[in-house]
Amino acid sequence: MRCCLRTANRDLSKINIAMAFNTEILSRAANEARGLAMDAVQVAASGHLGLPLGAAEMGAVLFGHALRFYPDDPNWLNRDRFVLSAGHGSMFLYAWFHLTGYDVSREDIKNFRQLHSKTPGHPEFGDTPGIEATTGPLGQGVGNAVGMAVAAKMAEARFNTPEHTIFDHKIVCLAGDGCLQEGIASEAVAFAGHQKLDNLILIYDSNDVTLDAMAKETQSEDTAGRFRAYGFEVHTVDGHNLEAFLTTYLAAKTSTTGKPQFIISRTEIAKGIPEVAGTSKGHGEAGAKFVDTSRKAIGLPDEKFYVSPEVIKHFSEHKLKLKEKYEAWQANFTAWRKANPELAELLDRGVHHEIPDDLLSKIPVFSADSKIATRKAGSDVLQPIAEAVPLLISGSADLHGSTLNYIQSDKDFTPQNRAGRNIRFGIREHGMAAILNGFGYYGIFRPSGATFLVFADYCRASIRLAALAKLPVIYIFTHDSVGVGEDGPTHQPVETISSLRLIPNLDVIRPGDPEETAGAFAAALLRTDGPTLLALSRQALPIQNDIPADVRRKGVLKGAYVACKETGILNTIILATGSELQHALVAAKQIGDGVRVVSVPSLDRFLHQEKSYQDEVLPPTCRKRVAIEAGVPEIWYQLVGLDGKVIGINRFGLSAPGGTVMKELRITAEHVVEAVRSLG
Ligand SMILES: Cc1ncc(C[n+]2csc(CCOP(=O)(O)OP(=O)(O)O)c2C)c(N)n1
Repeated sequence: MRCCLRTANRDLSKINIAMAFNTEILSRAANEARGLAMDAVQVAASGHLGLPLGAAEMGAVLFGHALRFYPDDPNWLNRDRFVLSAGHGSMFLYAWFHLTGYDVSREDIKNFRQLHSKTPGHPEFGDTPGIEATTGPLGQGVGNAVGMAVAAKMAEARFNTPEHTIFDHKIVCLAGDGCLQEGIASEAVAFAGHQKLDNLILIYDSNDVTLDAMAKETQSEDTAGRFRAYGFEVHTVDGHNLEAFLTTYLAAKTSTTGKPQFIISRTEIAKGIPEVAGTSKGHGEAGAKFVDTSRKAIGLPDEKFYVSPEVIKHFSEHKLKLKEKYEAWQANFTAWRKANPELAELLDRGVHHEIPDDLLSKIPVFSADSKIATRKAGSDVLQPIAEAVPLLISGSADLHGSTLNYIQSDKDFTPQNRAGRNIRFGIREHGMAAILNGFGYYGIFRPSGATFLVFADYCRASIRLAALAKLPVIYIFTHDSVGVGEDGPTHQPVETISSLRLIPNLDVIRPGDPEETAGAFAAALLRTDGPTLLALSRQALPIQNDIPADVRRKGVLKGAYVACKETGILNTIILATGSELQHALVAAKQIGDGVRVVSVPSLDRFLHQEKSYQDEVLPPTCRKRVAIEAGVPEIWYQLVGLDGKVIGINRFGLSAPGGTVMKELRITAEHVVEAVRSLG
């Protein structure tokens, strides 16, 4: 019976669709979008034709009819988010953005893949209006879309009121075989199904082809069954049939099952270039040499980058309809703001990433006897910060009990409690990192997520993208060295922290005591142009009461600071980070009055300071320098120079109590003293 009802509803919606839906013009638009992709790839002599051609009818339905957006305000809060996870098909987006009236001109399309163009090889967030996520590494966009769906659910719960609905949009993601083969997608969709994210519509461009070969060479799964098992509602449709695709899309959009939606859209890759269509040759640019005849066959004139007056007219009329919806929403939004000034202020703060300037002062100073791990200090710091920043979100990959980043004043995010600020990601580090990026793209909320530092490798692809896309994501990664102890070398990061420091625009902060931890959290929150990774210790560290708390906190913001100034004429500098700060301070006392200790919680921050500050902290005249970190040593040579020495660990760790491992690997004050003396 339910089945019959649904069929009936679909038929009804078909009738409504037919009234407003002009298949003739959209079909023409699909071919003109194909033409734009063909011409752009031909001129660039590179790029991917397969997806823009194969998905052209879907593009026409979505951008010419079904999606909610307004090109003159690409950041409209209640727009549907469209994520092209299969980022290699970027010309799909550029073509539709051009046709729908985003600020992507014919010239921009002609400049496809050229230096500083608005139309880079893969979609890049911030470079092109309308791009919702930087995609290309396959599967990441699926994770981002899931993150956006979580953020949208939170936004609905936090900002909608019984009188006013401000947020009710969808997250629509287009993914190919490659995206769904990647493990990241499995992690993310399993989470989406479990969380019943029914605002997510995942469209699978099912064309039986990947890059090297037909997809059957590498996959034979029952994809529909797989997604049903994850808890999705599954639809299958001919992706070239405009009406059928719209009907299916609307069924997914209006579904009341409470499940995320999965549309298997059967398409022919590179449709329109018969020489390569339906084959793996259609995936990339191989079809470009057949473009001239193909263009004619689909009714395009000789003029390149052609858009007909009829299609232009359709899209300008469509834009007026979109404008009506946009303006109706704006009126409602204005009324909501008036009725809810406090909520409006909170939303504004979220949108603009505003953090209280006095954040540091909201964190109580630690008591003088706080000999605690920096992960525990992090937990203590997180609570007042979470109060001061109500849009801060904190999740963990099933390790809240160890990473200690649970916001105690709040509860879990669940299908029953969409406002919960703690997210249980399950043991899905890669999925977590991509979902955090989805939050970052969505804006409004400040996402943070946690796991053990050694598992950063599981998150790395997404961390790299957060850095590239300048997302203010925070990673709270604990158990930051061989000090982890008994769990042994599998769990003891050695190369991890330095390898993360190599990612451009990722700020890695490794605080050395509770007050530095307070500074580290504040630094992470105050940063809005990229991600921050907090590396926190499992083991307890002494609190450095000899250094004023304010100096420790503010020192972190600059990356490095003088933790202990020489009392005589400066002749030696000892640099240390994180849990090794204690050893540097002990060693300095033993060596004599010409020794300065510099704490370096963040190398990246320090290297971005003015040269005058760098020289003040590390006077160039003093070349007798020793650095210590319980990790690979190479990165420190840029601060100690050729005359200096670095104490580090150039091997994997050991299974034994943490203190024993540290001693065995000579991460000790004695070794620092010895190294300084060896420099003469
Ligand atoms: C993580 C990752 N691995 C490999 C690639 C290289 N690559 C780009 S597209 C592609 C094939 C994707 O196949 P599919 O998703 O079916 O796309 P279609 O052929 O339909 O365009 C590959 C292997 C990539 N971009 N990302």
